[in-house]
Amino acid sequence: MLLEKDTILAHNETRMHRHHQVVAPFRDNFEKFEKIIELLTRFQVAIPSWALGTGGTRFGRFPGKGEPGSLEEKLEDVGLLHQLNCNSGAISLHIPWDIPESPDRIRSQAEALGIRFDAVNSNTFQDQADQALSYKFGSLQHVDKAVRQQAIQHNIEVIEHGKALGSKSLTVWLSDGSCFPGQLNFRKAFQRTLEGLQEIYASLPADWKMFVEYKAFEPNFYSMSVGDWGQSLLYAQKLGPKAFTLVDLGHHLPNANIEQIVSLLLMEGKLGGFHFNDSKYGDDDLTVGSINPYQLFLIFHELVEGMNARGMHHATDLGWMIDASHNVKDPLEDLLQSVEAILIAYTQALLVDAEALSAAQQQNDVALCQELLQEAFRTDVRPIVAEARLRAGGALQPLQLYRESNVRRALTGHRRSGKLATGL
Ligand SMILES: [Mn+2]
Repeated sequence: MLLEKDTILAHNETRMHRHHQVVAPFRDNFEKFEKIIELLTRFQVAIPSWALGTGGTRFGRFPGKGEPGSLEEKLEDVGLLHQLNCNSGAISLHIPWDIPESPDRIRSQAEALGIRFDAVNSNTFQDQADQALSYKFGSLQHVDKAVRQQAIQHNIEVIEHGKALGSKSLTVWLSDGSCFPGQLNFRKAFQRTLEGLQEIYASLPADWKMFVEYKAFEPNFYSMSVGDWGQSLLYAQKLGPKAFTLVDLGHHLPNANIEQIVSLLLMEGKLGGFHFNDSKYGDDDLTVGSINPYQLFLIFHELVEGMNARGMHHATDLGWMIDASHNVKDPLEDLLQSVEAILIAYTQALLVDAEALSAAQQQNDVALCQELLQEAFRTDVRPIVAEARLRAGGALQPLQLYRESNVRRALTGHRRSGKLATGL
C-alpha cells in the first residue's frame, strides 16, 4: 500500500515550522549545504527482499502480521519505504526465494514505484526441496564435481533472473568451510572454489559486477572458504576486473578495524559493495547504527575520503545494501531506522573538514585529528537529512508517519493471515 500524497503533505505541514527552525543554522552557515542535499537525494540504499518479513534464529521465529507473502507484496513494501524516505529506491533479490513468475510484470511494478533491481543473490547454503545433490559439505568447494557443477549452474540461473529484471550485479556468499580440523584441505578447497567462481564469472554480462562476500564464521565454525577480506580480495584479483569484495559489517571477528579494510579495498579499486547492519557479538544482523554508530561514521568517513580520492560517484559506483534480520521489531520500522542511520553517518562524513584533517595528519597533531572527526560525528545532522527528504517529496519524520498511518494494521487486514514471508 502507498500513502496518499496529501497525507505526506499534511504530516510535513504540521512539522514545517519546527523544521525550518532547526535546519536554518545549517543552511545559513554551511558552505557545503546545497552540495550535501544533492548528494543525499541521489543516495539510494537497496532493501533486501528477505528483510521485509520477521527474521528468526535457530531457536525459533515469531512471525508478525501482515507480512508480504509474494514478491509483488515485497515490492509494495519497498515502494512504501521509498515513498516515506525517498532513499530506498532499490531492492536486492534472493534466488530461489524470490523468482519472479513474470519478470516483465515485476519490472513494470518496480518502475511504477521508482525502484530498480540491485544485486541478485545466489543461495547455496541451503538445500531446496527439488534439489538433486546436497550442500551439506559445501557447494563450490565440494569434493564432488557434480555438486560443484550444480552450484555453478544455480549461480548462472541467478544471473539470468537478474538480467530479466535489469539487475547489474551478482552477490556470491558461500557458507562453505569446515567445522573441524582436518575436515578440509584448505588449498584444494580454495582451488575448487576459485574454479567454480571462474565459471560463474565467465557467464557475467559485460556490464555486470560480481561481489564476493566474506564471513568469518557460521555456519562453519572452524574455517570458512571465504573467511575474511584477504581471501575475498584474493579471489577477486584472480577472477578479473568485474570481481569485487563485498563488505558485510557483521561478518568480521569482534573489534576488527572495518574502516581500515574499506580504505585499502577502495585504494585497490576492489571494493564493490556493502551490506549494512550492526552487531554486538557476531553476525547479529541488528539495525544499522543501533549498537556502534561511531564505527559506522568512521567507515563512512573512509568511504567518502577514498571515493573522492578516486573520483568515484558516491551514489552509483558502489552497491549499497542493507542485510539485516528483524526478530523483535516490525521489519518496516526497522528498515526506516536503518536507512536513516546510514544517511546520518554519510552526512556526518561529508561534514568532515578533509583539508584540515590532512594538514593535522601531516603535523602529527593527533589531538586535532580526533577533534576534527568528532566535531563532525557530534553534529546532529538530522535536520539536513530531513531537508533532503522534504525536497524529494518524502516525509519529515518517516517512522512517525508510518505509525500515525497505521500501515501495519491496514496490511494485516488485507494480507492473508498466516502467510509467512519467504527468507530466513
Ligand atoms: Mn550479507
